[in-house]
Amino acid sequence: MTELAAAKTALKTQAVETPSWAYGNSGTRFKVFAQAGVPRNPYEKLDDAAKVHEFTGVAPTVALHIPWDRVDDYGALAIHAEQRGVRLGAINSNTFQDDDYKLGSICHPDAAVRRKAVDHLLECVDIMDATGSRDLKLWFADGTNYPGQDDVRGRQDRLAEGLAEVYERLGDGQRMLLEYKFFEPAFYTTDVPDWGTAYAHCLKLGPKAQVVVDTGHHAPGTNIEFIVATLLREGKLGGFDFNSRFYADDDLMVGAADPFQLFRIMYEVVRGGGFTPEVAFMLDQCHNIEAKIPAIIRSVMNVQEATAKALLVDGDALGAAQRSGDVLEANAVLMDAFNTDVRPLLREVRQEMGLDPDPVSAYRRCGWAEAIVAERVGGQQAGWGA
Ligand code: PSV
Ligand code: MN
Repeated sequence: MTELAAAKTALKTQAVETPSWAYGNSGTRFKVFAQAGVPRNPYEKLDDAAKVHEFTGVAPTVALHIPWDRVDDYGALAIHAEQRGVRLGAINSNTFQDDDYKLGSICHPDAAVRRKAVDHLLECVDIMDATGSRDLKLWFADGTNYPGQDDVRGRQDRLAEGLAEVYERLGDGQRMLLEYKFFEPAFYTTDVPDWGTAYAHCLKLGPKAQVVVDTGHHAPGTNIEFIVATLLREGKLGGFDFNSRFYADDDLMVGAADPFQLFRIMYEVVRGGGFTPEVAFMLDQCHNIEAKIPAIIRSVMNVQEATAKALLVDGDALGAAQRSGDVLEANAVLMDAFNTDVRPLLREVRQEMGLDPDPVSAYRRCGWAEAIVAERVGGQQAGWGA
């Protein structure tokens, strides 16, 4: 198979998971601008997600967030998804929105609050059993604001204890993905601030515990692709939460702020053998001012473009240049791939998959946007509380 044919095959098997919450209303702490036609419940979120998959062909699963996506019957929700050609993906826990969690959740100084948090995580595993989801995604807002506020080391012990209980509950084929974030909402210490802390806990827990890299959760200037290379080398990269940032945790469309960084990340994924179903490629974004469904389609396409460029890196030429110490040539080989316009290739890939080559225009023409505005009248639009 030629390199181009291999790249096309890989692009056709790509899977990007979209987040249920990206279909709902979101905003900043200043204002949430509601959009007409936004889903009122998890079923309608799945209907929208199915459109993203219909037009991209590579977004077959949808991540849920509990309690935002709480329903009475998760089996019925899974069937609803399947009927629309998608499946339920990672279950995201939420231990950051209850008043009890002011001083933390799983790391809280009070054992009763820790119990409540761990029980929520165990409930999330019950939901995974019902939905058939493989991954439990854990992000903790835990931390402190002031030096001396709590025992930093003791909080790590509590974290380890809580995680171990949840780890034991995981069934065969289930995993926990531990996400890190360097600050916010805590401003002095965060209990899982970086990949090293997440890695240390996952290593101790065992093979079902893996680190998830949210691309927006690093300090400016952090070399994320190095983290990706290292985690893959250690067999501990469980997945990504893709989004992009200019300043902090901006949750903008992946590839919008820095497509070169996304390419460098995807190159390390490909180089490290991470382009497999073992690594979950998820979006974690908020579309505050732009139309949500086309923004998610655009995000999926941005991931595809970075992946295509990464797949086109001439590995032989790069290796030869690296071995001979030809710094300029090695850099040129990588930049050649990055500077390739892969849009014609992706249009071909889509046509070969029986799709419209231009997913955003196809979506705009299909009438779904107008239909949901007309039909979804009344009720409570979904947001970060519903
Ligand atoms: C936290 O900022 C985070 O990245 C976690 O993944 C949460 O589950 C998600 O955002 C909620 O939007
Ligand atoms: Mn995230």
